[in-house]
Amino acid sequence: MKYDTLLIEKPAEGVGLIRLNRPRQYNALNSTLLIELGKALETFDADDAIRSVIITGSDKAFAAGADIAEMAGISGQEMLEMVEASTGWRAISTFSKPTVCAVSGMALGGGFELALQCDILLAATGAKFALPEVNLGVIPGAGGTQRVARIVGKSLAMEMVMNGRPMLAEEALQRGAVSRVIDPADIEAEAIQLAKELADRAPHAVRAGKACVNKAINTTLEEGLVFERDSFIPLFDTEDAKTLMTAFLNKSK
Ligand code: CO8
Repeated sequence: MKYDTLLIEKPAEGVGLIRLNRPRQYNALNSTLLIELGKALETFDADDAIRSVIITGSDKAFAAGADIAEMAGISGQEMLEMVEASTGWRAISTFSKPTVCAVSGMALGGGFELALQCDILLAATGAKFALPEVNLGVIPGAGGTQRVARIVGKSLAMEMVMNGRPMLAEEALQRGAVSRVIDPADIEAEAIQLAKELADRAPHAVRAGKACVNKAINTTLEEGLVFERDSFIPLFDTEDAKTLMTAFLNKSK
């Protein structure tokens, strides 16, 4: 399928890559891009040959947020309709396979909110994360206030949401918002290597692990532990578990 705002690649066996591609607007997320993102994710979810996905942008920008030209002057009702039509937000939040987000340059507003919905976030040195919506008289509306507060803690989240305070890659690493800071020249290769490792692992275990960690962020310890046990038990009935445990005991691969 041909997309106007995305480039789709398969950089390694089992790995799909979605590159946001509106270079003249710093990859601002317009409705077309958000619908195409939904289609691309649905296509990868349905494709058994794809077992992990990378989402990335360009060297200069992951994404500069929602497209302000589309948002300017619209009513709350029109925004609601736009959000509901923007299937990419739903697709990323329900995507079952592991996602790696590689951010170089800016991840602003909705761009940061999209990155926060990926499973593993990698930042290039110099990458800048911010929620500058307050400068436009609004707030982050794609999960930014909730996810950023859970990750960086209340005080910094307040500064970011109420005052547009940016967070650079090193600080994002210290705060646990990203798991690695990488030289810009190497980030894509490292993202591909990580995605390939994930693609090569036992898929049921990877998906169950993803669902459990997401649950941990969104529920009580008590409920999370029940969810974990319910996810753990069925894995013993998979071929992967039988094969991998036997291989371990036989000292074979
Ligand atoms: N939307 C539309 N166009 C944009 C955006 C954007 N977010 N960002 C940049 N552009 C366009 C500019 O209008 C400009 O276009 P043109 O060349 O036609 O004039 C072009 O990109 C280059 O931009 P600049 O000339 O401003 O380039 P600079 O290098 O000086 O600055 C910045 C780059 C820092 C990225 C600057 O453009 C900027 O601050 N952009 C806005 C960032 C922002 O405020 N983002 C938040 C948007 S609001 C949001 O994301 C809410 C999400 C809610 C989602 C809800 C859904 C559920």
